[in-house]
Amino acid sequence: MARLDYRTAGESHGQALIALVEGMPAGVPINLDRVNAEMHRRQGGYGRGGRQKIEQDDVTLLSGVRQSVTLGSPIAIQIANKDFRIDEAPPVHRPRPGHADLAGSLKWLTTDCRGTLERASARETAARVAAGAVARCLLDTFGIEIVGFVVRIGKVQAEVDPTAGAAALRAARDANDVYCADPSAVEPMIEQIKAAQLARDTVGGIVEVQVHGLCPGVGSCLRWQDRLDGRLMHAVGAIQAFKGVEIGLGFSAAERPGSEVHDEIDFDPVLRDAPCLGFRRRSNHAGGLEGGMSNGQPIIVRGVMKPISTLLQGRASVSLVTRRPERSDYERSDVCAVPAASVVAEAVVAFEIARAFLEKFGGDTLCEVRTAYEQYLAAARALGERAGG
Ligand code: EPS
Repeated sequence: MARLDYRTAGESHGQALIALVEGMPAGVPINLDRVNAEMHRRQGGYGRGGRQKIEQDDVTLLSGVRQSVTLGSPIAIQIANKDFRIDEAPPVHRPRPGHADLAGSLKWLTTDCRGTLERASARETAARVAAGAVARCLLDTFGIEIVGFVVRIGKVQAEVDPTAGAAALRAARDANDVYCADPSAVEPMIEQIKAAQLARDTVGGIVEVQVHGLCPGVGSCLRWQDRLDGRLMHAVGAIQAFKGVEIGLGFSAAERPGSEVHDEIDFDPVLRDAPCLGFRRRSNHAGGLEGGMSNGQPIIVRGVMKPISTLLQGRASVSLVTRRPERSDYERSDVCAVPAASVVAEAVVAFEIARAFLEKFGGDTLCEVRTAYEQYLAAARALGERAGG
C-alpha cells in the first residue's frame, strides 16, 4: 500500500499544473465544490496582481475518483493555465534579487532566467492547494478541522483569541480580504499593502495554521523522519518565499524560563470524549506537539513570508549577457500574496496531517481506517481504568 504522498508538475505559463496524489484509501467522498472553493480562495486576497484576473483555477480530476468517491488508485489533478504562452514568453536576462533567477541560471548554465522562474513561480502552489484540499476530504470525515489565517502584514500584528475554535476563526477570517481572524487589524493591514503599492514596493507577513480535533499519538518520536513537528516545518518552510517556521511559542520560548513554557496537565473526565481524551492542559505553548507527536491540543504552526521579490521599482542587478549593471527585470506580480499564502500553508499542513494520520490508522479503505481509529480511541480512553492503571 502506497504511503500518502503527492508530486506536482507544471510551469507558470505552461499548459497546466498537475498534482498526483498517491496513497489515499478507497471510499473517501471527494467534494469537488469544496476543493474548488480552496482554489478560488488561493487566487484571492487583497494585494494580488493581474494574473488572477486571467485564471479560473477549477480542478479537473483525471483519475482515481469514481462517482465522487476515491478508488484507492492515484488521483491525478489538473489545473489548466489560461495564460499558456511559455514558448512566446520573453527571455529574462536581468535577475531579480530574492527570486530564483540568478541561482537557477547559474545552476542550469543559461543566461535566460525564464527557464528557472517558470517553475520557481508561486503559481505552482495551486497544485499544492489542490492536493491539500483532496487530503482534507479524508480529514473531514474524522472531524479534523484545519484553519489558516494571516497574523501579520508588514508592521501590523493581529491578536487572535487563543481559546477561539476553528469555526469562529474561519468565520472571522472569511469576513475580510486579507484573510485575518482579527477584525481590528484588517484596515491597517490593507493600508500596509496600499502603501507598498504606492511606493512600487512589496510587503510580506506571517500566517498561522491551526489543526483542531486531532487525537494524540499522530507522528512519532522513534525516528527523526517521523516527528510531526519537523514534518510540518518542512512542509510550511518549503512554500515559495517562506523564511521561517515556528510551532506554538516558537522563537519566543527562548526568552522564558521553563516554568512559563511547559503546559501543565490535569485530568477532567468531562473531556474524556474530546481530542485530549480528558488530559486537559492549562495552556498550549507547545502548539499541540510534544516529542514529535500530537498531544490532543490544537496544533499551531506559523510561517513568515518575505516580501515578493518582483518589485515594480526594480533592484540593482546585472545583465547576465553583458555582466554590466542594470535594474532587475519586472514580471507581472503581486504586491502582497500573504493572504494567498495562508491558503497554501493550510493545504500543506492538511496534507502532512493526513499522511501522519494514515501512518497510524491506515488501510486500503476508509472503513478500515475508521475501525483502526475507533479501536485506538477506545483503548486510549480505557488507559488507567483497568487494575488501577
Ligand atoms: C502566481 C502566479 C504568477 C505570479 C505569482 C503567483 O503569475 P504571473 O507570473 O503570470 O503574474 O503572479 O508568482 C510569484 C509571486 C512569483 O514570485 O513567481 C499564482 O498563481 O499564485
